Amino acid sequence: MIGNSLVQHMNAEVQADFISTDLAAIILDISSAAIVVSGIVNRNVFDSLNEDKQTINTHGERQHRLDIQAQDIFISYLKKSEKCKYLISEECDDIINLMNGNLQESVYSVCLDPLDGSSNIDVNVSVGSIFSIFCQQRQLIDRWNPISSGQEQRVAGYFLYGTSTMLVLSYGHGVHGFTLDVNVKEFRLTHPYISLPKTGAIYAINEGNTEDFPLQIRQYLAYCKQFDPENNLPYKSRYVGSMVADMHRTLLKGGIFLYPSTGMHTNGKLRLLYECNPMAYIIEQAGGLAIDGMRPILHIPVLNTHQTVPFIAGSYNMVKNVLNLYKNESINNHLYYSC
Ligand code: AFP
Repeated sequence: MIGNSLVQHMNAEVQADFISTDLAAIILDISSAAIVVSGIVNRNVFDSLNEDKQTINTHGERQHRLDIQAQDIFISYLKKSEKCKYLISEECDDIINLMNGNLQESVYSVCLDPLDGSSNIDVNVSVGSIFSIFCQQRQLIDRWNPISSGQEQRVAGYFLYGTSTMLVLSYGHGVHGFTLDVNVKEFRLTHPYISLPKTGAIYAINEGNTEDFPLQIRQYLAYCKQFDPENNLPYKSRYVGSMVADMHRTLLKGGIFLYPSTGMHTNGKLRLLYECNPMAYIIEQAGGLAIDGMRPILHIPVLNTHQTVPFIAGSYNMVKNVLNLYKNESINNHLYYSC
């Protein structure tokens, strides 16, 4: 059954005291922006016929034209309502002040990856946007260290621009999925209280890097490929190369997603602020685990906005298997992992 619109849902959650009015308003602003972004992603094939120049972002990575367009759209929606103080975007070196010089103070700031997986756009593969909202009581003087860890996140979510556009959202009361009804340009609740299966049968990793993976990851991959039908082994291998798409499948079907350290990315490739922390928050809210090997992702101190970490997340039992390898324990010890 199709549920409430996102607006109705947020109003009800504010009434129930599950979320503040301001946070709900910021979520609605971000969602309105994402509806516009979804439109430009869908139009990309037409627009790229005219121009397909790529630039380089502050991390030295190739930037798609839509990376910047998407960021600008999110900025303009967040600026309009003046509910949010700062935007820290993967595509921008500087922290963006959203208050338009208005003296009225807000305590909330947003971390954003405006278009994740953008190298997939031109081959018509799903991409997404990832965000989190946190409370910033003090002045944001230290631009390299906006929060101390992912535990400070109040809200985390992502948009998946796939066969349909979806918002998956958590504000500490479970994880909820909304699907965009394109006819009325409105998100509707389609996946209330998403619960990540405790175990799954799919692993997702860029296996081309196998030779460079840490020993524990190579051991785990050997385990995934064993023939043991009673335990659903061998697992299926699936890898899109867009984190949002890979994590969305993992969340709904169960499984494990891994981006460990490699020879090229010695501390992992995925960004702690914009990718790993929001996804870890959602995964934990849905009953799964997210670690960098030994530590919960949400406990990792944020040292700077560029920071990357190894990222292993998904079904509780599967991630626990990897943790056991790091702790040198029996792979199938599933005693509750307490941080
Ligand atoms: P792009 O935004 O450059 O496409 O990178 C996407 C991404 O950050 C993440 O969405 C993927 O999970 C990961 O990189 C894929 O990286 P590999 O191509 O090295 O597997």
